[in-house]
Amino acid sequence: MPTNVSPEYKKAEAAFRQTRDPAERLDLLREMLKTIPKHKGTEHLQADIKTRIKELTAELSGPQKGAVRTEPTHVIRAEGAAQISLIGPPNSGKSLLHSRLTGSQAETAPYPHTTQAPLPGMFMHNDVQFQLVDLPAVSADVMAPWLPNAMQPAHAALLVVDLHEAGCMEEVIIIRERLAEKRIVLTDDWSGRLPGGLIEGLPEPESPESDSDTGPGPDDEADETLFHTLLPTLLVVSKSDLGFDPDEVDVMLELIEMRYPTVGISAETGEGLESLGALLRRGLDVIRIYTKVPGKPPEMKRPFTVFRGDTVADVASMIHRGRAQDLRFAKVWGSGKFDGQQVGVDFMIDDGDILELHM
Ligand SMILES: Nc1nc2c(ncn2[C@@H]2O[C@H](COP(=O)(O)OP(=O)(O)OP(=O)(O)O)[C@@H](O)[C@H]2O)c(=O)[nH]1
Ligand SMILES: [Mg+2]
Repeated sequence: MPTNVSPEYKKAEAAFRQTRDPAERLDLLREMLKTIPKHKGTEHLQADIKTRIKELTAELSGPQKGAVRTEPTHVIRAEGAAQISLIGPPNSGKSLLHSRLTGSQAETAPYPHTTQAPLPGMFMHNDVQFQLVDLPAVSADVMAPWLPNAMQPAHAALLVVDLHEAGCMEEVIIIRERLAEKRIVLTDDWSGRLPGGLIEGLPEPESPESDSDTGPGPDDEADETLFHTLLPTLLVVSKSDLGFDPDEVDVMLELIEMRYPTVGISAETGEGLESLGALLRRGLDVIRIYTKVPGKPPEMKRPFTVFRGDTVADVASMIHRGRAQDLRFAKVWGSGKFDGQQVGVDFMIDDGDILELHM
C-alpha cells in the first residue's frame, strides 16, 4: 500500500534494512516511529514498529529485575566478515561441526537438545573470518523463545540435517515453518551467487564483475518484508562418514520445495569442511580491504572485510566507530583509475583494494 512516507522515514528504513546490529536497529526503529506519517494507511506499520521496539528493548536489556528466572541475553553481536547461525533438528551434528570449525569444544552428545544456549566461535577461510553461532535445536515441540531474536544479527544460516534420521524431512519443514512464524525466513536466494542443489567441489566463479543488482533491492520490497530476517541458507548434510546418498538430497529438496545450495560433510572425518568457508565467502560476496597510513606501506596481513557494494564510508564507519562523518576523502590503490587516486566517501570499493583514509 502506498503510504507516502517522508524522506526521513525512508532514510531510516533503508538504514534499518542494511544493519544487523541490534542496538543500531533499535535506534533506527525509534527514528522510524518518530518520522512515519501518522494516518490510517500506516497504522499496521506503526504497530509493527512498536512491537519490534518492545522485542528488541527486552532482548537488549537482558535479565529483568525480579524475574523468577534470570537468563543471559542471547543476542550475540556480529564479528568478523559475517555471522552465521547454526540451525537444525536435534542431534543433527551442529555442535560437533561448530567445535571442528572454531575449536570451541562445544558440548556434543548422542541425545537430543544438548545445546541450550548460543555459543559464538570464529573460523577462518583463507584470510576471511566468519563468526559461527551454535544454537539449540528446533523441533515440533521445542523452540527456545529467544531463538528468533538471537538469529537477527546473522547474515546467513547453515541448516544442518542428518539424513540417516527417520523424519528428517518433516523436521526441516517444521523448522522452516516455526521460524517463518517468527519472521525468520531461511531462503535459498543467494542472489545468483551460488547454484541450488548438491554442490560437489567448488563451482566456477561467476563473471568477476558479478553485478550486485540481482535480487530485489530495498525499494522494490513490499512493506511486509520489512521485519522479516531473510537468511540465505546452505543445507549441510552431516555425518557423511556414515554414508551419503546424493539422490536423497534431491528428494529432500523437492519435498521441502527449496533449492538450497547443499554440501555433504563429516565433522568426524573433516570431509567437506573446507568448502563451507569458500561457499559462504562466495555466497555473501565478502571482499577484503587493506588499509595504510600516508607514507607507510599497507598492512597486508589482516584485511578488513566488507560486502561487495559497500563504500569508502562503510569502511570508515567500521574502523572509526562514531567518527565516520569526519572522513574527508580516501586514496585507493587497486580498483581506482590509477594507483593513489583520490575518491569520495561514496566510492564503491573492490576486493583487494588498499585504502588510505583522510579524516
Ligand atoms: N559419525 C558421525 N557422528 C557425528 C557427526 N557429527 C556429529 N555426530 C554425532 O552425533 C551426535 C550429536 O551431535 P551434536 O553435535 O551434539 O548434535 P547437535 O545438532 O548439536 O545436537 P543438539 O544440541 O542436541 O541439537 C553426537 O553423538 C556426535 O558425536 C559426524 O560427522 N559423523
Ligand atoms: Mg548441539
